Amino acid sequence: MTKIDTVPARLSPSTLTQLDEGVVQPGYEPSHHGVGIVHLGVGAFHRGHQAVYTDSVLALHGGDWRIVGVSLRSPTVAEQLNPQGGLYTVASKGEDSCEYRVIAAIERVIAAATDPHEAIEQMAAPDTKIVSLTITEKGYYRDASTGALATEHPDVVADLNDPQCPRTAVGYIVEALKRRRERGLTGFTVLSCDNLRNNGAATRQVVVEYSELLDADLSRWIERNVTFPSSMVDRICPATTAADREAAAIVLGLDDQGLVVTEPFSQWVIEDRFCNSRPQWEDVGAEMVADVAPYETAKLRLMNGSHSALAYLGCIEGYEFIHEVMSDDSIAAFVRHLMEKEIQSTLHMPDGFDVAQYIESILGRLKNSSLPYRTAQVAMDGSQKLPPRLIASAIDRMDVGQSVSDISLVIAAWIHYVSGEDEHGRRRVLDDPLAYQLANLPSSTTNNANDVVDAALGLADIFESRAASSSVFRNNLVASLDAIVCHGASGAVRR
Ligand code: CS2
Repeated sequence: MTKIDTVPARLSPSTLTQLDEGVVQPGYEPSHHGVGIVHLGVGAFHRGHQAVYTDSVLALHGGDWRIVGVSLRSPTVAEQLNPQGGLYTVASKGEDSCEYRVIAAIERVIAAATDPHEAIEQMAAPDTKIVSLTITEKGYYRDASTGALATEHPDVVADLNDPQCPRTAVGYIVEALKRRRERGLTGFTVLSCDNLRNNGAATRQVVVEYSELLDADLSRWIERNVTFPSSMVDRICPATTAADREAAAIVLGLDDQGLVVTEPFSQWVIEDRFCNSRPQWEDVGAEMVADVAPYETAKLRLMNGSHSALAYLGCIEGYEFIHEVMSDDSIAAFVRHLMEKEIQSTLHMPDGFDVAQYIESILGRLKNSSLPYRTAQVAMDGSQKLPPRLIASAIDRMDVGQSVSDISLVIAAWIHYVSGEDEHGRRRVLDDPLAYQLANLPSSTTNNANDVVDAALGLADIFESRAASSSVFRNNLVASLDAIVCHGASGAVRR
């Protein structure tokens, strides 16, 4: 790849015409369309997924469906997109293909930490029909075992004490809905696009519980005037790197600080329960269904469960990227076995859904070497990810007396990842909301596996009682942890 010597101009409405002609341009004039959606959490996933579908709807049908993004914590995305008039490029990279497309669906990004009032007012604006979310699992502040709002969490406590200046997504949603109610406006649809089980119902529960603590009448109004459809989202969108931006600048001829790299595959299955109008996403590839649950469960358990398996086995084995772990034949064969022999039997798919083909497609996607995804990125927040991705499958299988040896091996890999020593003889610094509890686990490198597993199973936020109290599960974990500590991840899966 040749380096560029001069700094290219920044992508923006005024430089669009300078784009290389191979780059797909927006099929509409952005300024002719108003805003109908506010999205909380404008990270790479939203920009590579929902915003792309919305961009296609704007090109096909028009309408006032542009998006105002809200970053709840960092101003980085606002700094990347606002000077570009909201424009950014999505680079879809397959093993042998690469398409660059400029997306114009995002009108602007509000950095809520510096301007909470602007974010709330945009959500309370009469034209806002949908507030959608990609705030990651921990952004919901739920007690993982009960699903209830974590009312003792300092961020939730702070929001309850100062609701007009919130920190949490739930705090923003409820304050905006309160203002809409006071102004005689309708509610909006709250659309979760995160990898949670029953993400609509989960969001509804925390919003209703939070509003109940502030104002019971408001809570009843929300129950009557707001809908919370579930949705299953799927597209691999790793964090963009400086090297990605440099490579894109050569193709684009422009500097794009908002670039998103992703894969050609994309899927969105949405429960059709909107309290206002909505974009016709089904005309551009999304599937509107009455019940998302089977799709969501299959995606969380097969796709995300395998992703997490590759992340923990890969980190222990010293692999930096997911596709490198997939090139380890023993681990790749193990992941196929995990899906086909253990997870698949826990699913209840609609007639005509081809699970075997779905598994092949996931394995192909995970091998994609054009889209390096760091194992450490997938490994973060394991305390939030393991319950829906892997522990739920283990519980379903144990309930009917089936074996859980593959799933246990992955969970043992996670235990070793969070409690064992890395190649430098140090415990890892964990990126996880439960990092403090995890740091207190006995080291799996120097302690008996029985003691380490018992301490891990005592983490009630992660292991619900049906898993924590199962001797079958415990014995499998102990044997797997022993195997991993003695033989490494690759050695353990071969055994
Ligand atoms: C990944 C997901 O980082 C992770 O935990 O498993 O972000 C995954 O890439 C997406 O859910 C794919 O749709």
